[in-house]
Amino acid sequence: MKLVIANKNYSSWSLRAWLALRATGQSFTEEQVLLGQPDSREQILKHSPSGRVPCLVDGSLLVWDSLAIIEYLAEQFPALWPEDRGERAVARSISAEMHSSFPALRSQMPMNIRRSLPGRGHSAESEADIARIVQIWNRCLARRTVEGPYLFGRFSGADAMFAPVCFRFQTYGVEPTGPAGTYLATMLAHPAMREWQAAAEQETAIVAADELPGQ
Ligand SMILES: N[C@@H](CCC(=O)N[C@@H](CS)C(=O)NCC(=O)O)C(=O)O
Repeated sequence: MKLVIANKNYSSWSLRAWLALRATGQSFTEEQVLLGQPDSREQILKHSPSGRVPCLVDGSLLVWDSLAIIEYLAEQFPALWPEDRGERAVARSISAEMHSSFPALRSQMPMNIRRSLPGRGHSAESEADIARIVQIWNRCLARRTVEGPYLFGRFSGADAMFAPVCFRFQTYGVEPTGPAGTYLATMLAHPAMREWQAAAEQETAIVAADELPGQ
């Protein structure tokens, strides 16, 4: 399999698919298309019919959209979702909520791993998004039926979906307390997250649209 991704520093959607693929243990290759270049769209369209990445290439099959990629991988690697049907339903619900919500957090705290901007991006709207995310985390952590430090015990597709939020919290100085804070620290210490962060820190390309004004 090949995963087409964008800049590791900025591409929150790419991170989700990459982490899920890593969690399967499957070997894969990566191809990176840099965002914000004059030919970015043309380059992405060579791989992905939506003009967006991530896009998974599995032989002649293309799967685009981060959540679709996680679902596709989970067909071969069911451990990507919780084993229990009820838990799976919750995991899918919070993943879909993450996928389709939190516009203030996305726009006011864009993923920008190599920067440290504590205090920036905080508004009533982004704080409301943060409060809902922390509530999701705390509720999942409190009802775990499987041992482990992740939202459903073992690392799952839901953790991959929330991974970019963890980097956003790190950059913008969002520090939840209690179980959510412990979960955040666990995610940031995950070996694959650290590997992605180290690669992001090596990148030099700047995507102006993802940099907050006045920096
Ligand atoms: N819903 C899609 C969104 C993907 C997306 O927006 N990707 C961005 C990179 S993070 C992209 O390809 N942008 C290219 C562009 O806007 O031209 C997913 O989950 O994969």
